[in-house]
Amino acid sequence: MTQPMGRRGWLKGALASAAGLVLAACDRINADPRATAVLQSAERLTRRAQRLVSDRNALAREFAPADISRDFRANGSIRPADPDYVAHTAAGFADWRLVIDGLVERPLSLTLEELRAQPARTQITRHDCVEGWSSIGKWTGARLGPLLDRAGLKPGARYLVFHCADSLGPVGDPNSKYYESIDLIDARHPQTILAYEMNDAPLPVPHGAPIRLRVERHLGYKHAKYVMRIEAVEDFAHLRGGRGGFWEDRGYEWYAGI
Ligand SMILES: Nc1nc2c(c(=O)[nH]1)N[C@H]1C(S)=C(S)[C@@H](COP(=O)(O)O)O[C@H]1N2
Ligand SMILES: [Mo]
Repeated sequence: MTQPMGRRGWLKGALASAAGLVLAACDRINADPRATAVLQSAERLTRRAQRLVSDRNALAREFAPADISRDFRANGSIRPADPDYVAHTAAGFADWRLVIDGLVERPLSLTLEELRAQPARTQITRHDCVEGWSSIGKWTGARLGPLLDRAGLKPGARYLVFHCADSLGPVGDPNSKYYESIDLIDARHPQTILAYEMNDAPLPVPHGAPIRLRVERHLGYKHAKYVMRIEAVEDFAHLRGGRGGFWEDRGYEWYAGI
């Protein structure tokens, strides 16, 4: 191989990047089998990175009515004892409001009736809990994307935090309150809904009444039940344990994509 001196130095630096590997391999691919292996693994890495980005908007698999689980498991909080929540259930959620605030132009406070009047979506999907069980259910709810448009996200908003009514642990301890967070790609995903119906009936208490998040490209713990407030934030590092969710603060991954 005859190469000007300068090119070798440039190659050294470029080898650090996948693009560099491709260029380097272009003239060495037949000479060095190890280079071929490195090239192939770089190629796989690039494809994986590409898939991670482009597939974020792909739909989760949807099922047929016959696939719906007869006994969809309920998990985590199933009957919150928190006094405010108990009062809401006693009143049939008549005074319940969903608050959407934080980094938004027009904070919203919506009744269940108003939520039901929003652009909606119905989907039959499989819920996968990290504990190793799955159930298939039919969900109907308000699409989150149009709701965010209504509230008008401010430019600094990057995540949504879901504040829930239930405590997993001692009631009254602020660290017991369930919470979750997602980014705006998941928030605007077409299957991301605030579900108020499960299997054609009002969402029952064990599954998160009156509304629960369905964020179908994620594992079960991201699907916040008993949602009271959605807060648009720039960052969640200073909230609670700083990792963006009740289980995340206890070691689970923030990104639970499936
Ligand atoms: N508010 C709240 N949301 C929650 C939980 C919880 O305990 N509280 N548990 C999570 C977990 S781990 C799972 S698997 C699902 C369970 O939803 P399900 O009861 O409808 O099966 O809700 C998630 N969302
Ligand atoms: Mo779970």
